[in-house]
Amino acid sequence: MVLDTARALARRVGERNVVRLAVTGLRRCGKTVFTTAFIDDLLCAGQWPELLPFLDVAARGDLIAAETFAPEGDIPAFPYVESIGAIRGDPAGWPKATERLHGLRVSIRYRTRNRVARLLGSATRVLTVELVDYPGEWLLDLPLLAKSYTDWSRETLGMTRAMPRAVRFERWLTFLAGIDPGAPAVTATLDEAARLYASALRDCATSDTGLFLHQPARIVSPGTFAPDDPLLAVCPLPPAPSAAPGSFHAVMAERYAAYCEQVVAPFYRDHFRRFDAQIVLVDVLGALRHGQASFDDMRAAIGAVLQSFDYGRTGLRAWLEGARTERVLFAATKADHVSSNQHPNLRRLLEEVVVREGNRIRFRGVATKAIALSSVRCTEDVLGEVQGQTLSMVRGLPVGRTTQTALFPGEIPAHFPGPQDWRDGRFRFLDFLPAPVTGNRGLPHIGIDEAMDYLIGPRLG
Ligand SMILES: Nc1nc2c(ncn2[C@@H]2O[C@H](COP(=O)(O)OP(=O)(O)O)[C@@H](O)[C@H]2O)c(=O)[nH]1
Ligand SMILES: [Mg+2]
Repeated sequence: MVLDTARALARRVGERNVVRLAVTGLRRCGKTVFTTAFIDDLLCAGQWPELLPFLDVAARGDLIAAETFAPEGDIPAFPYVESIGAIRGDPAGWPKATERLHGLRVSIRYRTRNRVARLLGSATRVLTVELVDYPGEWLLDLPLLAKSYTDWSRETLGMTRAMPRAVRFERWLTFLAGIDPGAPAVTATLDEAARLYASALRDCATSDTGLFLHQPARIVSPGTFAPDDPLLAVCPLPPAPSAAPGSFHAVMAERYAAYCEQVVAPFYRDHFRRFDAQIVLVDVLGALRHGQASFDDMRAAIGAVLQSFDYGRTGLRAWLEGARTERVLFAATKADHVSSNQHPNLRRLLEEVVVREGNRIRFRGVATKAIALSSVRCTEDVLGEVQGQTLSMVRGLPVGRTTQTALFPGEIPAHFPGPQDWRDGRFRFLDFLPAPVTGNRGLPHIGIDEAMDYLIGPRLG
């Protein structure tokens, strides 16, 4: 035990210059673009520190250079070159949607302000940031680890019976009505129920409903599993008053347990148990655009995901295992969809979206902050006339168009939108393509330096 502790201590001290950064968020919230821009900006900032004025180490002229390295272990490397190639391409575009888990390390050499280190002749240090990118859907599986099959079934059935899901799950719900969950299971019937459920779930995920809460997540985004892998043939069933072993309910509950054990637990154990800092990206604007059902679903999904992280475990053992998170940053992404004068409201709205989660995290002694972020800024602010009024607008190249367009995307409320806001259809955000870049001085952004300074700045002293 003593020896183990000493070894762990040595390992931990040796690791002090590594930051494990969890980039978290629901699908399409901007994780891959953030990861790409984060790396690219650091690679550029040694030469062009003015790219990151709010990253203290760059602003004080102490960031020397950065370099990327393959991830540790057998994780495939994040396709950084391809991703940045798409953004910087001609025509410029976005990286492909993420289908698998990738990792990358970026090491930063910087001049330390630590006097002792300087006296000892080691004026420069290296900090390594470990990043992991994965399909955002997978996070939605984490709550299953703490939920019984019966509870999950009840909640999920409730959701599928309500609009806007009810129409998509209609065939599955009708099929379920013909099954007695307490009767002896018939494999073909169970499989058919799972198949109908999977097809409705995929339909929800790929349609333009703006819904997020799709469980089990690997049905939507299987990663290295084949889409018809028997491990993924899971669906909710109504409760059975007497669910004897071998009944429909009991057999499906076994499948659920196997899914949790063999699919969800390894993902959690290998990638989310231990990190030092976390950024939670939230596409607040996207959810506003899709309407109230999407906004509510996003809040529920974020709440579910953040419940599953193990923040601020204290004590020697936790420290040795590296289980303590130091800080969590919430970021409202794609802030370039609205003009800068809307960013304070965007941040306030985000704070309201994550109010419970933020409170829980801070109670555990972990610091939190919220910002408006655009990893890659695609628009510029312009003034324009709308019905005789001068308004702040954004100008950029909307996806699917060939010319730059200026538009007034609507004002961001500082509070949850009321019924009137949803009726008006007042949020008119468009997706933009990255502006063509000339030269090699890094990509325009909003607030990525502030994000970096919060997440890794304290380790760059
Ligand atoms: N305008 C703008 N769009 C962004 C930004 N970041 C992401 N996006 C958009 O959001 C989409 C999804 O981003 P991605 O990083 O792939 O999301 P992920 O699923 O969380 O990895 C991209 O294809 C872009 O259309 C940004 O900083 N500005
Ligand atoms: Mg992605």
